Amino acid sequence: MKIELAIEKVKPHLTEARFRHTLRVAETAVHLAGVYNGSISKAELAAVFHDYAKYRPLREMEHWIKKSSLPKDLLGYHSELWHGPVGSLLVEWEHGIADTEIQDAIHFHTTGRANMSKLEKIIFLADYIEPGRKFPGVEEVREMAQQDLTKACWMASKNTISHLMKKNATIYPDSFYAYNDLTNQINGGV
Ligand code: DGI
Ligand code: FE
Ligand code: FE
Repeated sequence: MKIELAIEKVKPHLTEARFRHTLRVAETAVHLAGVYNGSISKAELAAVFHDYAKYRPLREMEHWIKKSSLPKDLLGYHSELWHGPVGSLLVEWEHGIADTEIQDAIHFHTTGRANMSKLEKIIFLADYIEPGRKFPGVEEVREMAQQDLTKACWMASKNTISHLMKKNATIYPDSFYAYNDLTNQINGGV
């Protein structure tokens, strides 16, 4: 799909602020794909669609999780975790995007997972560091993103989990699997 068409398809599903976030994630993802020799076109398309399902009614997302092969344990965690997995299905059903690499990058953009592909890392990181993000510690992750893709993802994963634990939120297992695997990738683990 041409990127202009993808942007046109996504826009009506998002708020104005979320749409602008999406365009910044796409710019950031294209930049990272250039730095790390990833596919620019896949990075751009995955980024444009990464939050596609963000504003679907909860009962609709719940329905698709129940009816599809998505993991049912998602239903026992915060509904913020549903839009990535559900989005990875909807982009195929509604727009014919049947590229597994792109769909996986959309699926796992919120939590990460073990053994993330380069494209998954690029989208996970671009969503975290896009220029509109103001989290504490994001500037250090932005700097690392220019040097080491895996280390920057590890920092983002660690910051997100720490932040959620400080709020007494539950952590989806894939978030921990991402953190553990990225830790092993950067220093061999302890
Ligand atoms: O959709 P965005 O707002 O652009 O960002 P996102 O998809 O990365 O994250 C959505 C929210 O999900 C964000 O507030 C952080 C939260 N989140 C990420 N991992 C977990 C999580 N929330 C819980 N409860 N558990 C997690 O493992
Ligand atoms: Fe998201
Ligand atoms: Fe996002």
